[in-house]
Formats: sequence, structure tokens, C-alpha cells
Amino acid sequence: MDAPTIKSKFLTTNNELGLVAVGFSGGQCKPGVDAAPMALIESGLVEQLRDDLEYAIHYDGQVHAYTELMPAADPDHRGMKNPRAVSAVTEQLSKQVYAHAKEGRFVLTLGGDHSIAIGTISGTAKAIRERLGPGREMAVIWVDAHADINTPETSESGNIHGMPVAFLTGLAREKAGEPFGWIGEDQRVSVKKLVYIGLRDVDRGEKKILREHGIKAFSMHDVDRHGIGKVMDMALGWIGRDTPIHLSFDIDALDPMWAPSTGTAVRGGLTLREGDFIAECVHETGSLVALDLVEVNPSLEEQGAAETVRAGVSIVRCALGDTLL
Ligand SMILES: [Mn+2]
Repeated sequence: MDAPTIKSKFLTTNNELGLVAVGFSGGQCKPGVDAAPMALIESGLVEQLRDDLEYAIHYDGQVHAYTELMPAADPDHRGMKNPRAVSAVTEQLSKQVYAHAKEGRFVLTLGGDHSIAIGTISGTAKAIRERLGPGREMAVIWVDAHADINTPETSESGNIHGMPVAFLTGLAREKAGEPFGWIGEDQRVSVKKLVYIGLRDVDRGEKKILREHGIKAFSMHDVDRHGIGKVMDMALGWIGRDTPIHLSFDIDALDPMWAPSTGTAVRGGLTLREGDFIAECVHETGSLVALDLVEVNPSLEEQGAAETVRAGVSIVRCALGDTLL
């Protein structure tokens, strides 16, 4: 048998993977995205990661809906919808992800809407700081049609799945006692360590935020101009070789031709191969420590649901080391 390939230089062991399945849809208004983890698992994802890619998988066997954490009442706060529910879920998820990451495991989280990244990224950021030392900061690659960096004040919809990056970078903050007051400094990431790929539906207020903070972003315009190969060279060059990477992949980054069954589909997106290529390149760095796959909603499209799930499985496999040859 071949010697196992190096999966990530920042993991304690070469092949340990913590899997967290999050059936939560409260960061936006359309039901169904909570069914994605089960659809992905039923399509054989776990067996493929174990048998084909040789991961030892730590999975508690449940899709977490966190119903026990749901507040009896959840009125809007700073215009945010379901603020206490999203806060409670992400705070708990942050602990689950942290528990895997501090053991030196790769952490794979299957969402759920993109608000759950408040939990996943805060969890890995804290664990990486503790494991590698205070000067060592994690980078985030956010692959998405949207920037998800609205503050509660710039958001027009109030849906928190459009705000996770603002809370994770500290551009949006809350005090102790407010819903997102639990997010500590050691759980945040710097705007300088954030890279976007695939953007094409960015709100006016978000464009201002991206410009004012000098945030590195490769839109579909950049993909068209340079090709995905050059874009990945530039994106990974910005991050540097010796930095752990958390990849947060929103399936709506793909064009609806390949991933139609998602809550906020936008035409003019990445091809399936471009999405896979991004995941392959990030894997090849040997620096990937965590992956989120979010916003697959199997209930929206009768025809397209299966292919959207298949696209999601493909992205995960590529990010975890699958290769064409
Ligand atoms: Mn998103």
C-alpha cells in the first residue's frame, strides 16, 4: 500500500477528521437547508472519506438541530432576524468545532445556512491560536457568490447568513449580554487574512466595507480575466505558505447550472470544475485545517437537488485530497 499523503502540516495526526453535521436554517428564511447534512451523508460522503481517502472519522452520528437551544421568544435585535437562535446555535457549534480542532483533527462541518460559519471559524481560530502560539493567525478563504459581510446596520434583509464575516472579523460587535457578545478576540480573524473567491452579488454597503478595509477579493470578473489557475496563485500567495487555512465554501458560488438547489442562487458563477479546482488547490497547500460546506438546500429544486448534493460531495472530496489521477 502507498504511504499516506500529507493531508495537512497543521494537523496533529495525518488522517484524523472531526465531522459536525448542522441541520440549521435560522440564518435565513427558506426552510430545507437543514436537510442538507443528511442528504450529503446519505449520498455516501462519510464512507467515501473513510474508504477512498483514508480518514479516521470522529462523528457523533447525529445531525444537530439544536432544538433544545431555541429561545421561546426571539424578537429582532439591531434588525437581525432570529438573533438569539443563531447565537445559541453558533456558540454551541463553536465549542464542538474547537473540541475537534484542539485535538489536531481536520474539522469538516456540513451546514446548514452560512450563519453557522460564526460557530465553525470562531472554533478553529481559537484552537489554532492555542496550538500554534499567540502570533499565529489562521486565514479564511470564503468561496461564495456573496460577501456575507453586512453588519446588522448595512443589511437590508436582516438575515444573519449575510453577516457572519462581519461578526468574525469584529466589524460587527456586541457587548456581553447581547446575542453575539460571546465572540471573544481569540475567536476572531483579521480582515487581512480573509480572501474571497467567486463574488458576483455584493451589496452596496458591503462594497464599501471591502474597499475601506482593503479586503482581498477575487470576483467572477477576476476569474474571467485571469482564469481560475492564476486566481488561486494570487489568493494563496496573499495568504502565504505557513498559515493554516479554514475554507468556507458556499455552494451558491457555483453557477446554478451545477448547483441550482440553494437559497440565493445567482447566475454567472463558477463551473463545477472551477469549484473543484479551488478545493484541490487549497488541499495541495497542505495548510487546510477546516472546511465548511453550506447552503445546499435539497428541498428547493426537485430536479436539481440531487446534482447540487453531488456537487457538494465533489467539493468536499477535492478539498480532502481526492485527485483526478
Ligand atoms: Mn454565503
